[in-house]
Amino acid sequence: GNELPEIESYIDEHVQISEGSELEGVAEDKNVIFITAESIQSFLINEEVNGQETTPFMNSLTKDEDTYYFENFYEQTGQGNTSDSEFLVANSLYPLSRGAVAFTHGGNEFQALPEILGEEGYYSSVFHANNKSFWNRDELYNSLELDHFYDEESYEVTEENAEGWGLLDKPFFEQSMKYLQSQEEPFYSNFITLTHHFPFDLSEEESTIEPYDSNSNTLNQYFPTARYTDEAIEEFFDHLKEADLYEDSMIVIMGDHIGISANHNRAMAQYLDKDEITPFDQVQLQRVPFFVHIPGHGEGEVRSEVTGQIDVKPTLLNLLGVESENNFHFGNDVFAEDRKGYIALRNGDFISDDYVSTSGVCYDRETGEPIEVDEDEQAQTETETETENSTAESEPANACTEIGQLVEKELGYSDDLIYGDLFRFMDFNED
Ligand code: GP9
Repeated sequence: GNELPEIESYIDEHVQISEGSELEGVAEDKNVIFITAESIQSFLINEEVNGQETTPFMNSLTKDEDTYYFENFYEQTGQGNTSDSEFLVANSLYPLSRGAVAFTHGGNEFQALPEILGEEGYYSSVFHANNKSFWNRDELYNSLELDHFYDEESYEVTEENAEGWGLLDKPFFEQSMKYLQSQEEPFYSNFITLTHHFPFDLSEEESTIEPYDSNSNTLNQYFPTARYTDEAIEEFFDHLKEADLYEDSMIVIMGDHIGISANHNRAMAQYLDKDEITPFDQVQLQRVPFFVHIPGHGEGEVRSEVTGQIDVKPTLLNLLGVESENNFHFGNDVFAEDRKGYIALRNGDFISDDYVSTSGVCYDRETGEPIEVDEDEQAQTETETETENSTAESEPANACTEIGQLVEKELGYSDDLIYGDLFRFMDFNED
């Protein structure tokens, strides 16, 4: 645990810089219903396919007075896909650069959202109609101190109500209601959808829009399954209203990770009406939707700040008015004015308010144009690097260099916390 003071002072100086937000405590004592929307990417939102909206319900939420929609919210997962997104949300730590942290370090000590909320009297649960050991969830959830996992065995799965990866999202939400209603309030419940998963299989009976037409069957099928999940989420809102759970809940919807990889760039360029998908575009495609819906709030809006999955934990805690003794996290409340101003991707790329850095090239975020190397700044960086370490090779300096160094440090510190299982050495309940 010798690294802890250094990590703590970095976080104090560079991450915990916020004075809080106006929305602090606005959802105090409310239930939290979190929807982890499998493979839903932001390029779907408020767009059409074959002349029809793909996600009409989520589109309507972007205009809803009780909903905040973050249009520049990035997924930050690595090889652990959905499990990495769950890990980011629970801990505001980065996943690892190799493998799924749920497998490699699922047994670590953490101070995760379910545990912190549990201390405030919240009951926590995950609903997901898949095998409980997939992604080593059973072990990870124990470490997160989750109260209950409603896995595949909690659901009635038949030939008629399953497709592709398993139970369809509509019966999934419908069958979950009896469990949700039996939980003590307040609760924090995460629903992980499944139908909109590669290879995006859906019968004609269940499809309500036509596939796209391109050379990629994957992208073509992506739209009808996205529409299906959108309809399932709308139905879920109705179930919550019928069960009298809606008014007392804050409902959060987040895309977990991309569903369309760079292998489908030709088709993606066709859909987006571009000549090609550039490295800059590729980073922009890592945006996933993030909605915060607070019934009766009335002040919702579309927000454009650069945010990401690392921010979810501090955001939820602040909205609920819960103070945590654990400051070892790397995100900011998305509603706070003072934030660190960049989102790091697991491969070291990042998006800041002004720049996008990918594969060593620094782009202007507004224009998407590469930024030339600044000779003066390069000379300055070379001198500084030489002073610090005479043998180190200096990187060319550009507008992204400074943030790039912070990103590297931050990812390294997060790795240290995980590889060293450093939460073992912290006692957050100490007086
Ligand atoms: C598996 C489901 C999908 O249970 O969450 O996982 P993914 O393949 O998207 O990581």
